[in-house]
Amino acid sequence: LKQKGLMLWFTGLSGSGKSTLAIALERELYQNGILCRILDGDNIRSGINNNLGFSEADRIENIRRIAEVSKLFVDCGIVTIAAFISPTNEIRQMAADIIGKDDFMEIYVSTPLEVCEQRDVKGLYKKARKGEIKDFTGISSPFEIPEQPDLTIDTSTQSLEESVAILKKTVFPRIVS
Ligand code: GGZ
Repeated sequence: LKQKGLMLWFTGLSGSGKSTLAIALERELYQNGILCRILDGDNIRSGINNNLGFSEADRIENIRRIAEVSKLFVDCGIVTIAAFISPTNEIRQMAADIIGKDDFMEIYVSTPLEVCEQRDVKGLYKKARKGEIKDFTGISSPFEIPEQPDLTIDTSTQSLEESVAILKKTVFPRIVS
């Protein structure tokens, strides 16, 4: 089995389901013998980007470093999956420019804010509403809807199985020859 490197860039609000989809897709790829790697807040914001917060400038720097690291992975033929809010068109465009448009797929996880806030897995929305977290995406910091994503998934209306099947169908032809 031959594979080609590819960037799968998930964008969406906190709690929209980016990491869940990324992990399920990674499992699917892995089971098919495809070398892949997830980059998310757990391995990036706790490590190389542990000096960055959530101001606009810090978010830009966060995504810039992630894109540069991802490019190294993609260039070695690894299917690289990033799950970051990446809230603005400018930020996502920067990532696509660094990695290269031909190797870049944008996946918009469009789960509505109301649903993300309802889930509030980590209690962050509640804190943001109370003003205990500033610059919180969707509450006190903007999220711009992607203009032309390669794929849109709403985890409030699509099951995980269904979403993974769609992802697989879209992604596989681009990585396996
Ligand atoms: C947004 C925040 C904030 C603020 C902490 N705004 O649900 P989570 O917890 O696990 O995912 C969110 C994560 C967002 O980091 P990213 O690196 O993806 O953001 S960006 O692409 O905009 O740089 C959330 C947590 O960090 N978190 N404070 N103010 N999310």
